[in-house]
Amino acid sequence: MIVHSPLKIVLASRNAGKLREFTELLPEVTFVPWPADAPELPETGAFFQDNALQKAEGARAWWREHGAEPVDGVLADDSGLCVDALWGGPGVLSARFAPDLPTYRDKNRRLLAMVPDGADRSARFVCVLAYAPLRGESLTASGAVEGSLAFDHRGDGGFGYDPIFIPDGFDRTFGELPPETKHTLSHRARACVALRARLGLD
Ligand code: ITT
Repeated sequence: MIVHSPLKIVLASRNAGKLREFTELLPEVTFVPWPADAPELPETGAFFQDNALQKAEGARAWWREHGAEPVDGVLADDSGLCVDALWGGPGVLSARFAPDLPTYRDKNRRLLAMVPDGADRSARFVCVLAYAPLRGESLTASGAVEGSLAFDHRGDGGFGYDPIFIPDGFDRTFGELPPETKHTLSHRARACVALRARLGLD
């Protein structure tokens, strides 16, 4: 698909961390945040790809009826942390893990406590992007980064599970590493590289 810059894209997400990262990862795109009065976007699929498409296409349908300004399309991101010792969990349920705990500092502590002593601490972040042009067929792009779980919540950078994830080749968590480093190797950065190629932006 060939598209022309500058692109104006609605980001179908209520996650402020994702919006910040996309703005940095795709500087040639103008992102329109998902409006506060717009509906919640269901994500009922079993796989990241299903949820990314569901969010992007649901948001596109709403935008066609109610959107406040013309845009080229809608982008959605479904992502999560997959921990081998937890059989890939929380994975696609990452945003819904430990709903009784209000902060990620607490959620991260609970997740770490679920990993048995001596267990394999391998984990990966996965990101699937779905782009739904206002007119035309949706496409998807994905990325992943391998790493391992820290033993404690370390660093306050990033968002979500960043303070407990150490990417392979580093000894600091994504919460400790500067965003510029996260952007060279993260699941979302790699998915953006693939998306850029699929959109013909390179
Ligand atoms: P939207 O659906 O509105 O985009 P969400 O936070 O619910 O926001 P997901 O369903 O894709 O998004 O859940 C992804 C969760 O995985 C997210 O809430 C974080 O907890 C975690 N996550 C994803 N990418 C991450 C990253 O780069 N760093 C840390 N945690 C991440």
